[in-house]
Amino acid sequence: MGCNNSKGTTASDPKTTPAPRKDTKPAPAATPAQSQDAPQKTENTEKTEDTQQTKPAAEDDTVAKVEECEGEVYDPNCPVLYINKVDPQSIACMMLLSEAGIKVNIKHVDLFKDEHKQDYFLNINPEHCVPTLVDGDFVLWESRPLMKYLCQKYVPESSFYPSDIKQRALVDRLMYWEASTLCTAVLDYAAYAAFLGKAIDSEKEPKVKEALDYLDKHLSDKSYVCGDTMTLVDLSIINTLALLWYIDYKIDSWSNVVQWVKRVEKIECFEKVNAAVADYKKTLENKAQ
Ligand SMILES: N[C@@H](CCC(=O)N[C@@H](CS)C(=O)NCC(=O)O)C(=O)O
Repeated sequence: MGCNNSKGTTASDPKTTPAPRKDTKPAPAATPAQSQDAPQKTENTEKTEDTQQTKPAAEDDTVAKVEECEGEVYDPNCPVLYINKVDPQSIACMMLLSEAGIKVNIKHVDLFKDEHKQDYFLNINPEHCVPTLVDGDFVLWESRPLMKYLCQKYVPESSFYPSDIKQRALVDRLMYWEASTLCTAVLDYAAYAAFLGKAIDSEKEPKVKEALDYLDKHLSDKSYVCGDTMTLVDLSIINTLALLWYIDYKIDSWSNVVQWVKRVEKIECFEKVNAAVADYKKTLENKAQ
């Protein structure tokens, strides 16, 4: 799986990569790729556009952080994706990377250790959430537009985000439904229980059922959410539903959804979802002891 970020370039050794330039913008994580052709500034101060105040230049902390990349050797020509291994929407992005063959550098952000509140990460994403992508001087968060961006930029022919305008509109429609209706209902019902170990509020369940009713009916005549092939929406939905699995919520009575889950489960990287659920449950158990 090659990195299609900068055509014609090859990965250089991160150890020889020069430090990022001290940009005049408020700090979004210069990637080493950006730094290679950027002039080096020697001053140790910078002015922000917003405040016009002089503040100390950012440490070269970001480079240090991304050199700690998970998995394969850090490739300065590829974007960096900051994720958390048990965060459902980070996993949706990871599944897309595996399935569509997009190469990025993965950096795990430990939310339990408040790593997302550290200066280096706040400088990248002041909203301190994962997943967050840094592609050269472009920074993007919110998993759904992030996945669309990755597809359009790196795998424009991929059926994960189809190029046919009507198919694409269908993907968009269902993604908006997933983000607003399904995800809101599921988060409201399950997130406090799943992430904070709080009691489940059964008054919130009807909205989840309503959304599952709709999804079940929608899936009655198709293999995947947008038809015969898997798209980005399948990845977002399955990971939103994973939150229900965190709290052992049974979805057996929605048979079309169950069949669809079985189809999506077949993709190789699905194990990431199960591993994350298992990992997370273990973390909660350890905390409770
Ligand atoms: N709508 C966002 C949700 C992002 C989000 O809330 N991520 C959580 C992961 S559990 C996070 O980073 N929380 C830490 C925080 O916001 O401080 C997306 O789909 O990317």
